[in-house]
Amino acid sequence: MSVVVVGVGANLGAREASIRSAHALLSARERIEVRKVSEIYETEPLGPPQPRYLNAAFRLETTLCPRELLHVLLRTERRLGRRRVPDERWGPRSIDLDVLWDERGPHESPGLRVPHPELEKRDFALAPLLDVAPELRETYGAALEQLGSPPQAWGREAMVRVKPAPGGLEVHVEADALADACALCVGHTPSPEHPWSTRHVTMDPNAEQFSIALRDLLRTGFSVHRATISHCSKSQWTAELHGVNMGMQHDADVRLRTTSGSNREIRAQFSVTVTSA
Ligand code: A4P
Ligand code: MG
Repeated sequence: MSVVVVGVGANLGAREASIRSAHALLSARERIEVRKVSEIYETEPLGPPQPRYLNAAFRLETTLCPRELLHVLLRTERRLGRRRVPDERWGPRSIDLDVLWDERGPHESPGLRVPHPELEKRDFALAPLLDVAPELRETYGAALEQLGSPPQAWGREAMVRVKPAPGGLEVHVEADALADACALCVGHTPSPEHPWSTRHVTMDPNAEQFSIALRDLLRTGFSVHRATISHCSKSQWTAELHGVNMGMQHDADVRLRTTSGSNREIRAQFSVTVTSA
């Protein structure tokens, strides 16, 4: 088994879902084990004007030779809907899988160069590479530093709308992934006497875990207004919940229902019934 790092980038469609699907498809292949996934970074596009990218890297162990692996990567891109535009360089793409580095050393053959020839010029490739292969810091750490401030791990806010409803509140969340949809808040208007504060919670990326975390916050009198999600490796995510401590403890019955949206977003509805504890 040889260690290979594959870089992944997406700037069209449901970007995070494409990265997760590439992970799933590669994991399902024989002769490939995906051992680590980097943080996901949101990065400025290099090349002509186009949407921002999400970039990440996978650390694989494989018995495939570099050419066989490239073949698998190109097939995986096609399965995920990548359509190459002839003669277009650095254009927008639903998914791009590149071989960044291979422990077997440099490789050069028609249509393939490893390490990736642009690696040292690209912070969006170096930062995730070093997440999954920290042993390469001596080789590439200085190149990343020279490129200036490193890319930021991805975090976004979900759109939240709160409506009073009989017996409680109705909370609507719109986001382009279920994990984002789980970022939600129970709305009360903030009052000037109560300072804003921030709580961090880390949980498994599912609705039940989110409901438990939210219920715990309400029990301490904290009411949430806004949530920022950052995705983490190890199949967990961290949410930064902004709100105020209203001093009023609530017992909330939190339920999540998702409704299908377009292919770019999932609508979620939290039904929250709040009663004073
Ligand atoms: N190829 C050669 N070496 C490799 C390698 N190490 N890994 C060949 C993978 N492929 C390699 O690829 C064209 C051909 O490169 C492949 O068929 C393979 O035979 P492509 O994905 O169509 O790339 P391209 O757009 O034509 O040009 P290039 O220079 O390969 O683009 P890149 O390097 O893929 O960059 N900005 C941000 N922020 N984040 C990004 O991820 N990506 C690109 C595309 C542009 N701007 C970006 C990002
Ligand atoms: Mg490529």
